[in-house]
Amino acid sequence: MTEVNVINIKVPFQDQKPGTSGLRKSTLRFQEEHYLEIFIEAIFKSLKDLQGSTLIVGGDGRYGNLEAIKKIIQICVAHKVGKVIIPKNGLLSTPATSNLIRKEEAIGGIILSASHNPGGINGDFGVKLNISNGGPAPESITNQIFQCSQSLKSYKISKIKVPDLDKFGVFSFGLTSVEIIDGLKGYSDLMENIFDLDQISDFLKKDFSLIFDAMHAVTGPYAKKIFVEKMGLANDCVMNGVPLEDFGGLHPDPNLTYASNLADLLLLQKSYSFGAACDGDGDRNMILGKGCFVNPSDSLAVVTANTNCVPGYKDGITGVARSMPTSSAVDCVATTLNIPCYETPTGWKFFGNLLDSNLITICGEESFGTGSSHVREKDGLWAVLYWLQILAVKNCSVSELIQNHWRQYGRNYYSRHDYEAIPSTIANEIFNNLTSKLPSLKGNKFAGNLVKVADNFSYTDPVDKSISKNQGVRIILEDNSRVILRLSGTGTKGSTLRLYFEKFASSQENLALNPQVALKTLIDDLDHLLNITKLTKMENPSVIT
Ligand code: VG1
Ligand code: CO
Repeated sequence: MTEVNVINIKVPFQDQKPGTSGLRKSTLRFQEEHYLEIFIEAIFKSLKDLQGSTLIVGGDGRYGNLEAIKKIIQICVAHKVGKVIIPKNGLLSTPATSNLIRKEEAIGGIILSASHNPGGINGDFGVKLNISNGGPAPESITNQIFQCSQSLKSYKISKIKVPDLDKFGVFSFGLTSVEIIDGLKGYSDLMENIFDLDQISDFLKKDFSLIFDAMHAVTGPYAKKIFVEKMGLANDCVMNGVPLEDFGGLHPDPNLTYASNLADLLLLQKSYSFGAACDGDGDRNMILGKGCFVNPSDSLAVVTANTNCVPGYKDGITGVARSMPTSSAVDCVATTLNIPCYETPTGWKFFGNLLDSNLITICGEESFGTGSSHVREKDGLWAVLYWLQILAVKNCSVSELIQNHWRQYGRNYYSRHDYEAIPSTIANEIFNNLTSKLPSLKGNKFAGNLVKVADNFSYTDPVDKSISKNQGVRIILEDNSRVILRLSGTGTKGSTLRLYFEKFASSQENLALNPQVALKTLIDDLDHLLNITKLTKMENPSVIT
């Protein structure tokens, strides 16, 4: 055993309030002396029984990833963590981290990622803590970490020479062993257990072309392992497949704005039968067919309605959950299947207890997040394989599948409008204005309909009974149309305002409208009510989904 020298470093106060999903700040902020170290120390103080335990550490490969991992290893050694598991080159997607935590019975995992935010020296960096169930730490723990980071006077570190992370191996430092492992294997094995990859591969090789956009982020190597190595597809089915520190200047957020190259290939040029993209850390997914964009809320409904096509879910599912702003399309499926459907606040951490208690099997969010009980995170490649498996079984196109779905369940027209990085004063003004109008809205007309509910969403966890208040303002009309307004908890510049619109059309109505047209009255009337266009000085939102 090598002797290690532990030093205590005194630290200044830092602003480290975590948002929707961990601590997210500019890369430059994270480069400041002690900034990362303080947050890691605060995390470690919140973990009981850390000494001797196993911890997973990895990231999405953005600028600062390797350096941060090395520092965390040094702090682990000082804290006598038993085993630190690191993927080769430090690359581990968020769902793969979740899987490894569970498989290794680790105390938790630290994911270095700002997810869908841009990377590079001028981009963002972030730290997420996942707990022993594999899922994001709940609010009770993140609040505790924040409190601790506010009062920390020093942190412990051992300045050992950390090995390069580009080769497999096991190293010992004092009471800590550091294992550098294959970050792809556990995850790709899991996918092989859930899906019939041969069936998908046969289907794709017949005459159904696939293009997957890894956006120069973490999913590139996973996609190549699964699509090329295991399924035998051509190498060029993965685009932007090499992880880069700045994501090649891309914004690794799989939506129609930031993955527009892929969207053009499918929607304009119609060059492929199926297209998909994942975000920086591999937990989000966008699904496209030839000439057809799949809204993530519809995707969740389709996934839930077709569990019988996927080997891993053949025995049925116990229930489903969606975040509050996600459309009610999945609720319609749950009613038909006669299973419960839970409505949670935004953020994957709220699904953890429901999954652990087996109350649900599948869950999702409107923000391109879909997942199941196979891990405790949303899972981008899982969702892509899930869609491909349904298409292979049904032998149909994406647009046929979605249209048949609407014909059976009706269509929940849905759209999210994001006003990104606007001045916080403006965002707060709009938000507070709506809040003050809530009492007068109820019982009156909005968009030609009576307002049934006008409130700020509050959630009581069915398992631990914890209460989360102020999770988004909602206006629900008598015909169940909804308008929701939230301020993002993942942006790092100014404030991001998110507006969500939903209107149901039964299977007898016109199901082929453009959602912006179907939702026009709701969109216009909200703008009249709150003057969003004028106050933001933006003719259009930054992103429309
Ligand atoms: C956004 C999404 C939310 C998601 C969160 C983390 O949060 O709306 O649904 O859970 O990002 O996703 P917000 O507060 O900006 O609306 V990820 O891919 O960053 O882990
Ligand atoms: Co993400």
